[in-house]
Amino acid sequence: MRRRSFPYLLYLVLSEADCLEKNYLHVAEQAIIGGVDIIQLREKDLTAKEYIAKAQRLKEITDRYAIPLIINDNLEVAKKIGAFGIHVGNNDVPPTHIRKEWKSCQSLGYSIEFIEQLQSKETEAADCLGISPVFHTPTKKDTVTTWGIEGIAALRKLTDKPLIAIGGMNAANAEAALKAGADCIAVVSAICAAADPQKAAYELKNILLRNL
Ligand code: TZP
Ligand code: MG
Repeated sequence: MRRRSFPYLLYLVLSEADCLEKNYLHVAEQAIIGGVDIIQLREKDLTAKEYIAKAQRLKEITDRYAIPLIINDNLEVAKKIGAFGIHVGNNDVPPTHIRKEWKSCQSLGYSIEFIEQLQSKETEAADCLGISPVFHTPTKKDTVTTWGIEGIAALRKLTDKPLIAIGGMNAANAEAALKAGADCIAVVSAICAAADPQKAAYELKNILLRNL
């Protein structure tokens, strides 16, 4: 059996807007208590200064619980706050560039939207790959195609890099994603928009743990 090379099962991708009327720091803490293993802050419309301030507040919480904090798509912010790592998409700063500019980066994630990306030096430079998106999701509207569960299985055959399933993931499909070969499930709305983020994280984590 393939050895698991990724120590995280449940990945929370957090943005303030997706937390609806709840405070994003409160959601993060509740999600950690519920069982989230790693958190990514994903903000799109902030200045670097605002992004840094928001990330620093979140890092106080993630540090308290020894949870790694990943910054989406902003190398300056990630370095400035001493994040654990960064996650970028196909149209962001290339992973090869990040490797050169941030030697102490401990986790470099790269989203795979097209199969053609897989055999590239950018994928080679990444530590882990986002399978993006597995399903259509109102949370991210600019995606073109979806991988589906069969896409996870197909990618699993082509790479040994840790695979993070993202996009429409929830308690109903997490088991199938893991069985198809995903190492980790990443969610926004299944936790951020839940009435009780702690309970939502706890339930998801238990499904994942039962299917290891
Ligand atoms: N990347 C691919 S899909 C997605 C991101 C950030 C959004 C996932 O949101 P949700 O609410 O978990 O479907
Ligand atoms: Mg991006």
